[in-house]
Amino acid sequence: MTSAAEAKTKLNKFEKIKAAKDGLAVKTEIEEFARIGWEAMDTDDRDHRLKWLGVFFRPVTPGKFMLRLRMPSGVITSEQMRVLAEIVQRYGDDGNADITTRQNLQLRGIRLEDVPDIFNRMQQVGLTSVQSGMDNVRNITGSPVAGLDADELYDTRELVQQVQDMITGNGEGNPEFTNLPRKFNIAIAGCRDNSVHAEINDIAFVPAFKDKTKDETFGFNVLVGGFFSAKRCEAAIPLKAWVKPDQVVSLCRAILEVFRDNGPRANRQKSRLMWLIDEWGIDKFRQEVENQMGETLEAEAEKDEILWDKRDHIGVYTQKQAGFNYVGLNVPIGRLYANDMFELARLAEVYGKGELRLTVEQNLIIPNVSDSRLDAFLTEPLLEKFSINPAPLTRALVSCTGAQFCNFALIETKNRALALVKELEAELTFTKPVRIHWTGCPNSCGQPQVADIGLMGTKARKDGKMVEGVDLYMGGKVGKDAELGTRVQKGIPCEDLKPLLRDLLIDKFDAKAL
Ligand code: SRM
Ligand code: SF4
Repeated sequence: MTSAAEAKTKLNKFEKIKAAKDGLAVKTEIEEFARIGWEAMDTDDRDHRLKWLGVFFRPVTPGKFMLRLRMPSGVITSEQMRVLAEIVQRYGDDGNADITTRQNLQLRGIRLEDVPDIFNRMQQVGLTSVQSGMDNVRNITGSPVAGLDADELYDTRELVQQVQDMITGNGEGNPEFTNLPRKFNIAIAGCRDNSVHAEINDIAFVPAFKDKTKDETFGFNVLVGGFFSAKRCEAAIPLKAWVKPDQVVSLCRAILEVFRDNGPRANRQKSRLMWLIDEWGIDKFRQEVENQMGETLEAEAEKDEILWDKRDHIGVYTQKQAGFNYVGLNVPIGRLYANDMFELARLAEVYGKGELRLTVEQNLIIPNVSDSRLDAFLTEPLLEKFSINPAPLTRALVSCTGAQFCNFALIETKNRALALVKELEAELTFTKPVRIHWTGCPNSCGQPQVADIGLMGTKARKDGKMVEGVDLYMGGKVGKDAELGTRVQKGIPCEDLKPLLRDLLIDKFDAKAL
């Protein structure tokens, strides 16, 4: 074998771990792990395979695990929220929950000995965390106001659920899709404002009509290959295909099978779907997907229906159901504590219909608040903490986990991000929100490339010393004509960031000094 061919077929560390034992195999061993404790576990099981169950060992807080759920379309019931609140409550100061950039929740402080009981309790209320980490399909995103928005083109909730059920075997785990070459993201949008960031997903479905002049058949144009990684970031490209809603599940299945069976596995930095598309070209990729599906896909519709700027859903909005409103609450940096979660569950029951929604901006929506209950709802004390009318920088602030819990982090993010916007808000006035996204390392979980101002953790040099710093990204556009922002400045020490942001906000975003 030539050295080039060898390099292509050589398995990387994670492929070897998966080849030795499938990640999902730990499902049957969880009781035993709980019994022997995390210190006694095989380290490959503990550090890697447990992620197939959504259980993440945190080297920063050994013994206190993170539990990443699955929350299709970001929908959660008050009953589910209460169960999750009870789970984190028992961990006192260690327990909390973060709303993630994929419309999902991650719980903190989890002890391994409790996991079997936690899984039982989750199952009783229809929650699963299966296949939410490592080389699996992550939480599937959809419009957070699906089924509520008077202007939506299609209520995608059922489709998102069906795709999740197909991939996860109805939440029980599905070995067909537990050994992909790499992580995988899917988004399905039925709204007009691209509230899912379609362009940064491995597969995205965006609404588009066919034969508009005749019978306005609704369907989706399909984008593929979008991703962020430390080495490369790409916006998704057209598959040059249009599908009807009832083809969405089978197309996802076919793409995943083609990726699973043909995707590159040698170099982990080059294993996302786009690398396979690069190797084959989009036409061959599409052909292989059609072969797998056993049908020919229709050509893409001429234009899609993403015609609006992206909404943040914060505030009070009337629903398509007459007499009802959805109320978007700003959850600063997405962090919730047990008491907040209990209270949110109560509010959703007392004023709504027992449902809540999460957004990719790490915020929360309570739907179905009747006109007659709205005023009373708006006087609830929790809305002082989670405002419906937050200050313009806090409103649009997004941050990844950062050094508090993530061992990849080069800097602390969430608390720093919040403190800095508070200081800037005290000194400036704004005419509009400015979307600032923080991410603790080049993995880009906080999506700095979609922000007006993106800040990516790095190490910087100041007075001859290494200090926490950021690279500055600008130009991210969301909604219609979405575009990825790019790095415009490197290595800014965090301690020098405030004056730089202040000037930037004044020069480029119409902020004025108070
Ligand atoms: Fe991420 C790995 C957190 C969204 C790109 N991400 C990680 C890990 C699991 C690393 C680890 O094991 O410590 C982080 C867990 C830290 C912790 O304790 O919370 C982590 N990612 C997150 C979350 C929680 C950030 C947040 O605060 O919201 C998001 C969870 C979403 C979810 O509910 O599933 C999260 N991660 C993203 C996104 C954004 C998105 O999906 O829209 C991206 C960029 C988009 C993409 O994937 O194409 C992202 N995460 C990564 C990468 C780089 C992937 C790559 O191809 O190289 C890694 C590292 C890896 O996979 O090797 C990573
Ligand atoms: Fe951790 Fe880096 Fe992702 Fe932030 S961007 S959560 S620091 S892996």
